[in-house]
Amino acid sequence: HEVWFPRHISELDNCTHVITKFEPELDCDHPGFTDKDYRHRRKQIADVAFEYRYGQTIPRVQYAESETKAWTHIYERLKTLMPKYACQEYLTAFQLLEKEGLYTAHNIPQLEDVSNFLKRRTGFQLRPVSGLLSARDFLASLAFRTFQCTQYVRHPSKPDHSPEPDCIHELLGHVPMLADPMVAQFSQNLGLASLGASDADIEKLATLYWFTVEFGICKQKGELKAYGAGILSSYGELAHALSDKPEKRPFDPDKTAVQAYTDEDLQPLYFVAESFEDMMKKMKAYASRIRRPYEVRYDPFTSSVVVL
Ligand code: H2B
Ligand code: FE
Repeated sequence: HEVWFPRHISELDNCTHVITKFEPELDCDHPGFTDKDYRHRRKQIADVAFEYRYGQTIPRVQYAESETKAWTHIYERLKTLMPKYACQEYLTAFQLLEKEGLYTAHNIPQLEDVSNFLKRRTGFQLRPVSGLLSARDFLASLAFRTFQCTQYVRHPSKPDHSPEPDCIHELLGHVPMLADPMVAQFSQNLGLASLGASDADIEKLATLYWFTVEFGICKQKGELKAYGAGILSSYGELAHALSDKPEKRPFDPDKTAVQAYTDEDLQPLYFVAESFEDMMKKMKAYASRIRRPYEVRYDPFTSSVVVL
Protein backbone atom coordinates (compact mmCIF):
# COMPACT_ATOMS: atom_id res chain seq x y z
CA HIS A 1 0.00 0.00 0.00
CA GLU A 2 1.12 3.52 -0.69
CA VAL A 3 0.45 4.94 2.74
CA TRP A 4 1.95 3.40 5.84
CA PHE A 5 -0.41 2.76 8.73
CA PRO A 6 -0.05 0.97 12.06
CA ARG A 7 -0.92 -2.74 12.11
CA HIS A 8 -0.43 -3.34 15.81
CA ILE A 9 -1.35 -1.11 18.73
CA SER A 10 2.32 -0.77 19.73
CA GLU A 11 2.99 0.96 16.39
CA LEU A 12 1.04 3.94 17.68
CA ASP A 13 4.44 4.89 19.10
CA ASN A 14 5.07 6.10 15.51
CA CYS A 15 1.80 8.04 15.29
CA THR A 16 2.84 11.08 17.27
CA HIS A 17 3.17 13.85 14.70
CA VAL A 18 2.09 17.03 16.41
CA ILE A 19 0.93 20.22 14.76
CA THR A 20 2.67 23.00 16.63
CA LYS A 21 0.87 26.09 15.32
CA PHE A 22 -1.35 26.47 18.40
CA GLU A 23 1.39 25.84 20.95
CA PRO A 24 2.35 28.63 23.34
CA GLU A 25 5.88 28.85 21.86
CA LEU A 26 4.60 29.65 18.35
CA ASP A 27 1.09 31.03 18.55
CA CYS A 28 1.28 34.70 19.58
CA ASP A 29 -2.45 34.62 20.42
CA HIS A 30 -1.91 31.80 22.93
CA PRO A 31 -2.48 33.21 26.44
CA GLY A 32 0.78 31.55 27.52
CA PHE A 33 2.88 33.11 24.73
CA THR A 34 4.47 35.72 27.02
CA ASP A 35 4.42 33.57 30.17
CA LYS A 36 7.78 31.83 30.54
CA ASP A 37 6.78 29.76 33.57
CA TYR A 38 3.69 28.50 31.79
CA ARG A 39 5.65 27.52 28.69
CA HIS A 40 8.13 25.67 30.86
CA ARG A 41 5.35 23.78 32.64
CA ARG A 42 3.58 23.01 29.35
CA LYS A 43 6.83 21.60 27.97
CA GLN A 44 7.59 19.58 31.09
CA ILE A 45 4.26 17.74 30.79
CA ALA A 46 4.57 17.42 27.00
CA ASP A 47 7.95 15.71 27.47
CA VAL A 48 6.27 12.96 29.48
CA ALA A 49 4.22 12.20 26.40
CA PHE A 50 7.21 12.40 24.04
CA GLU A 51 8.93 9.68 26.00
CA TYR A 52 5.89 7.50 26.51
CA ARG A 53 5.88 4.10 24.79
CA TYR A 54 3.06 1.63 24.35
CA GLY A 55 2.49 -0.61 27.36
CA GLN A 56 3.92 1.75 29.94
CA THR A 57 1.93 3.06 32.85
CA ILE A 58 0.96 6.68 32.18
CA PRO A 59 3.09 8.79 34.52
CA ARG A 60 1.12 10.72 37.12
CA VAL A 61 1.30 14.50 37.11
CA GLN A 62 1.28 16.44 40.34
CA TYR A 63 -0.92 19.34 39.31
CA ALA A 64 -0.22 22.79 40.74
CA GLU A 65 -2.83 24.71 42.68
CA SER A 66 -3.45 27.09 39.75
CA GLU A 67 -4.08 24.12 37.45
CA THR A 68 -6.50 22.49 39.86
CA LYS A 69 -8.23 25.83 40.26
CA ALA A 70 -8.96 25.97 36.53
CA TRP A 71 -10.40 22.43 36.70
CA THR A 72 -12.62 23.28 39.68
CA HIS A 73 -13.88 26.47 38.03
CA ILE A 74 -14.85 24.67 34.83
CA TYR A 75 -16.17 21.54 36.53
CA GLU A 76 -18.53 23.39 38.85
CA ARG A 77 -19.89 25.69 36.17
CA LEU A 78 -20.41 22.92 33.63
CA LYS A 79 -22.27 20.81 36.14
CA THR A 80 -24.99 23.44 36.41
CA LEU A 81 -25.67 23.26 32.65
CA MET A 82 -25.25 19.53 32.06
CA PRO A 83 -28.71 18.28 33.09
CA LYS A 84 -30.34 20.61 30.60
CA TYR A 85 -27.94 20.42 27.67
CA ALA A 86 -25.93 17.18 27.68
CA CYS A 87 -27.08 14.03 25.90
CA GLN A 88 -28.13 10.99 27.92
CA GLU A 89 -24.99 8.97 27.11
CA TYR A 90 -22.83 11.72 28.57
CA LEU A 91 -24.92 12.13 31.72
CA THR A 92 -24.94 8.40 32.45
CA ALA A 93 -21.15 8.10 32.14
CA PHE A 94 -20.50 11.27 34.09
CA GLN A 95 -22.58 10.00 37.00
CA LEU A 96 -20.61 6.78 36.98
CA LEU A 97 -17.27 8.61 36.94
CA GLU A 98 -18.40 10.58 39.98
CA LYS A 99 -19.79 7.52 41.73
CA GLU A 100 -16.47 5.72 41.34
CA GLY A 101 -14.74 8.72 42.86
CA LEU A 102 -12.68 9.37 39.73
CA TYR A 103 -14.26 12.72 38.98
CA THR A 104 -14.58 15.35 41.69
CA ALA A 105 -14.48 19.13 41.56
CA HIS A 106 -11.32 19.17 43.67
CA ASN A 107 -8.79 17.13 41.69
CA ILE A 108 -7.79 16.69 38.09
CA PRO A 109 -8.16 12.95 37.45
CA GLN A 110 -4.99 11.08 36.49
CA LEU A 111 -4.92 9.70 32.93
CA GLU A 112 -3.78 6.27 34.14
CA ASP A 113 -6.85 5.92 36.38
CA VAL A 114 -9.22 7.19 33.71
CA SER A 115 -7.63 4.87 31.15
CA ASN A 116 -8.21 1.88 33.44
CA PHE A 117 -11.83 2.95 33.91
CA LEU A 118 -12.38 3.15 30.15
CA LYS A 119 -10.67 -0.20 29.56
CA ARG A 120 -13.19 -1.86 31.85
CA ARG A 121 -16.18 -0.04 30.37
CA THR A 122 -15.55 -0.11 26.63
CA GLY A 123 -12.04 -1.38 25.95
CA PHE A 124 -10.87 2.13 25.12
CA GLN A 125 -7.61 3.34 26.58
CA LEU A 126 -5.72 6.59 26.79
CA ARG A 127 -2.16 7.34 25.84
CA PRO A 128 -0.54 10.66 26.60
CA VAL A 129 0.15 13.01 23.71
CA SER A 130 2.24 16.16 23.73
CA GLY A 131 -0.11 18.42 21.74
CA LEU A 132 -2.42 18.66 18.76
CA LEU A 133 -1.82 15.61 16.59
CA SER A 134 -2.10 15.33 12.83
CA ALA A 135 -5.56 14.13 11.83
CA ARG A 136 -4.08 10.97 10.27
CA ASP A 137 -2.27 9.92 13.44
CA PHE A 138 -5.14 10.89 15.69
CA LEU A 139 -7.69 8.92 13.67
CA ALA A 140 -5.35 5.91 13.32
CA SER A 141 -5.16 5.61 17.10
CA LEU A 142 -8.96 5.38 17.30
CA ALA A 143 -8.76 2.24 15.15
CA PHE A 144 -6.99 0.59 18.11
CA ARG A 145 -9.50 1.91 20.65
CA THR A 146 -6.87 4.32 21.82
CA PHE A 147 -7.51 7.97 22.51
CA GLN A 148 -4.45 10.23 22.40
CA CYS A 149 -4.96 12.49 25.35
CA THR A 150 -3.17 15.68 26.37
CA GLN A 151 -2.08 15.97 29.99
CA TYR A 152 -1.19 19.66 30.41
CA VAL A 153 -3.68 22.31 31.52
CA ARG A 154 -4.71 25.48 29.67
CA HIS A 155 -3.38 28.88 30.75
CA PRO A 156 -5.00 29.98 34.04
CA SER A 157 -5.75 33.49 32.69
CA LYS A 158 -8.29 32.05 30.25
CA PRO A 159 -9.99 29.10 31.95
CA ASP A 160 -12.94 29.21 29.57
CA HIS A 161 -11.04 28.83 26.34
CA SER A 162 -7.90 27.14 25.07
CA PRO A 163 -6.60 27.41 21.50
CA GLU A 164 -5.21 23.85 21.75
CA PRO A 165 -6.71 20.74 23.31
CA ASP A 166 -5.86 20.35 27.02
CA CYS A 167 -6.66 17.65 29.54
CA ILE A 168 -9.71 19.51 30.85
CA HIS A 169 -11.23 19.35 27.38
CA GLU A 170 -10.32 15.67 27.02
CA LEU A 171 -11.55 14.66 30.47
CA LEU A 172 -14.77 16.66 30.54
CA GLY A 173 -15.57 16.45 26.83
CA HIS A 174 -14.30 13.18 25.38
CA VAL A 175 -13.88 10.69 28.21
CA PRO A 176 -17.55 10.40 29.29
CA MET A 177 -18.56 9.81 25.66
CA LEU A 178 -15.87 7.12 25.21
CA ALA A 179 -17.35 5.32 28.22
CA ASP A 180 -20.44 4.55 26.14
CA PRO A 181 -20.15 1.24 24.23
CA MET A 182 -21.87 2.58 21.10
CA VAL A 183 -19.65 5.64 20.97
CA ALA A 184 -16.58 3.48 21.48
CA GLN A 185 -17.54 1.30 18.52
CA PHE A 186 -18.39 4.33 16.42
CA SER A 187 -15.03 5.95 17.23
CA GLN A 188 -13.14 2.81 16.35
CA ASN A 189 -15.00 2.52 13.04
CA LEU A 190 -14.04 6.09 12.19
CA GLY A 191 -10.44 5.17 12.94
CA LEU A 192 -10.54 2.00 10.85
CA ALA A 193 -12.00 3.98 7.93
CA SER A 194 -9.00 6.31 8.05
CA LEU A 195 -6.24 3.69 7.80
CA GLY A 196 -4.36 4.15 4.55
CA ALA A 197 -6.95 6.61 3.22
CA SER A 198 -5.93 9.37 0.80
CA ASP A 199 -5.12 12.84 2.15
CA ALA A 200 -8.40 14.10 0.68
CA ASP A 201 -10.39 11.40 2.49
CA ILE A 202 -8.53 12.06 5.75
CA GLU A 203 -9.48 15.72 5.47
CA LYS A 204 -13.13 14.82 5.03
CA LEU A 205 -13.05 12.40 7.96
CA ALA A 206 -11.40 15.07 10.09
CA THR A 207 -14.14 17.53 9.12
CA LEU A 208 -16.80 14.97 10.00
CA TYR A 209 -15.01 14.34 13.29
CA TRP A 210 -15.11 18.08 13.94
CA PHE A 211 -18.86 18.42 13.35
CA THR A 212 -19.79 15.21 15.21
CA VAL A 213 -17.35 14.11 17.94
CA GLU A 214 -16.28 17.70 18.67
CA PHE A 215 -19.35 19.84 17.96
CA GLY A 216 -22.25 17.46 17.38
CA ILE A 217 -25.83 18.12 18.49
CA CYS A 218 -28.59 15.51 18.34
CA LYS A 219 -32.28 15.27 19.09
CA GLN A 220 -33.32 13.28 22.16
CA LYS A 221 -36.96 13.08 23.26
CA GLY A 222 -37.80 16.07 21.08
CA GLU A 223 -35.08 18.30 22.51
CA LEU A 224 -31.67 19.33 21.23
CA LYS A 225 -28.78 17.88 23.24
CA ALA A 226 -25.03 18.24 22.91
CA TYR A 227 -22.86 15.18 22.32
CA GLY A 228 -19.75 16.94 20.96
CA ALA A 229 -16.78 17.23 23.33
CA GLY A 230 -15.96 20.80 22.29
CA ILE A 231 -19.45 21.83 23.40
CA LEU A 232 -19.64 19.67 26.51
CA SER A 233 -16.31 20.89 27.89
CA SER A 234 -17.01 24.62 27.47
CA TYR A 235 -19.50 26.61 29.51
CA GLY A 236 -19.82 29.35 26.91
CA GLU A 237 -20.11 26.96 23.98
CA LEU A 238 -22.75 24.84 25.73
CA ALA A 239 -25.15 27.71 26.28
CA HIS A 240 -24.39 29.18 22.83
CA ALA A 241 -24.71 25.95 20.83
CA LEU A 242 -28.18 25.15 22.09
CA SER A 243 -29.52 28.70 21.87
CA ASP A 244 -31.11 29.97 18.67
CA LYS A 245 -28.14 32.23 17.83
CA PRO A 246 -25.94 29.89 15.75
CA GLU A 247 -27.03 28.40 12.46
CA LYS A 248 -28.13 24.75 12.54
CA ARG A 249 -28.37 22.39 9.61
CA PRO A 250 -29.43 18.76 9.42
CA PHE A 251 -26.49 16.34 9.63
CA ASP A 252 -25.73 14.84 6.23
CA PRO A 253 -22.24 13.31 5.96
CA ASP A 254 -21.76 14.17 2.28
CA LYS A 255 -22.46 17.84 2.91
CA THR A 256 -20.93 18.03 6.38
CA ALA A 257 -17.65 16.49 5.18
CA VAL A 258 -16.92 19.47 2.92
CA GLN A 259 -18.12 22.26 5.18
CA ALA A 260 -15.42 24.81 6.06
CA TYR A 261 -14.95 25.45 9.77
CA THR A 262 -13.05 27.74 12.09
CA ASP A 263 -11.51 26.89 15.41
CA GLU A 264 -12.52 30.11 17.08
CA ASP A 265 -14.17 30.00 20.46
CA LEU A 266 -17.85 29.90 19.51
CA GLN A 267 -18.96 28.01 16.44
CA PRO A 268 -21.27 29.83 14.03
CA LEU A 269 -22.71 26.59 12.60
CA TYR A 270 -23.69 23.18 13.98
CA PHE A 271 -25.08 20.06 12.34
CA VAL A 272 -28.02 18.43 14.11
CA ALA A 273 -28.58 14.67 13.90
CA GLU A 274 -32.10 13.22 14.07
CA SER A 275 -30.78 10.97 16.82
CA PHE A 276 -27.47 9.73 18.04
CA GLU A 277 -28.11 6.34 16.41
CA ASP A 278 -29.07 7.99 13.12
CA MET A 279 -25.80 9.94 13.06
CA MET A 280 -23.78 6.77 13.63
CA LYS A 281 -25.73 4.89 10.95
CA LYS A 282 -25.14 7.65 8.40
CA MET A 283 -21.44 7.82 9.28
CA LYS A 284 -21.10 4.07 8.85
CA ALA A 285 -22.68 4.27 5.40
CA TYR A 286 -20.39 7.19 4.51
CA ALA A 287 -17.28 5.32 5.66
CA SER A 288 -18.21 2.25 3.64
CA ARG A 289 -18.15 4.40 0.49
CA ILE A 290 -14.52 5.49 0.99
CA ARG A 291 -12.53 3.81 -1.76
CA ARG A 292 -9.64 1.60 -0.71
CA PRO A 293 -8.19 -1.33 -2.62
CA TYR A 294 -8.44 -3.50 0.51
CA GLU A 295 -10.54 -4.02 3.60
CA VAL A 296 -9.42 -3.80 7.18
CA ARG A 297 -10.62 -5.76 10.19
CA TYR A 298 -9.68 -5.38 13.82
CA ASP A 299 -8.57 -8.46 15.74
CA PRO A 300 -9.23 -7.70 19.42
CA PHE A 301 -7.30 -10.80 20.58
CA THR A 302 -4.03 -9.41 19.27
CA SER A 303 -4.91 -5.69 19.11
CA SER A 304 -4.02 -5.83 15.43
CA VAL A 305 -5.47 -4.62 12.20
CA VAL A 306 -5.80 -7.35 9.59
CA VAL A 307 -5.67 -6.26 5.96
CA LEU A 308 -7.85 -8.26 3.59
N1 H2B B 1 -5.01 15.90 18.70
C1 H2B B 1 -5.25 15.87 19.99
N2 H2B B 1 -4.23 15.80 20.85
N3 H2B B 1 -6.50 15.89 20.47
C2 H2B B 1 -7.57 15.95 19.66
O1 H2B B 1 -8.72 15.96 20.14
C3 H2B B 1 -7.35 15.99 18.25
C4 H2B B 1 -6.01 15.98 17.80
N4 H2B B 1 -8.34 16.00 17.36
N5 H2B B 1 -5.74 16.06 16.48
C5 H2B B 1 -8.12 15.71 15.99
C6 H2B B 1 -6.81 16.28 15.51
C7 H2B B 1 -9.37 16.11 15.21
O2 H2B B 1 -9.59 17.49 15.25
C8 H2B B 1 -9.44 15.64 13.75
C9 H2B B 1 -9.35 14.18 13.55
O3 H2B B 1 -8.54 16.36 12.95
FE1 FE C 1 -11.35 17.23 21.19
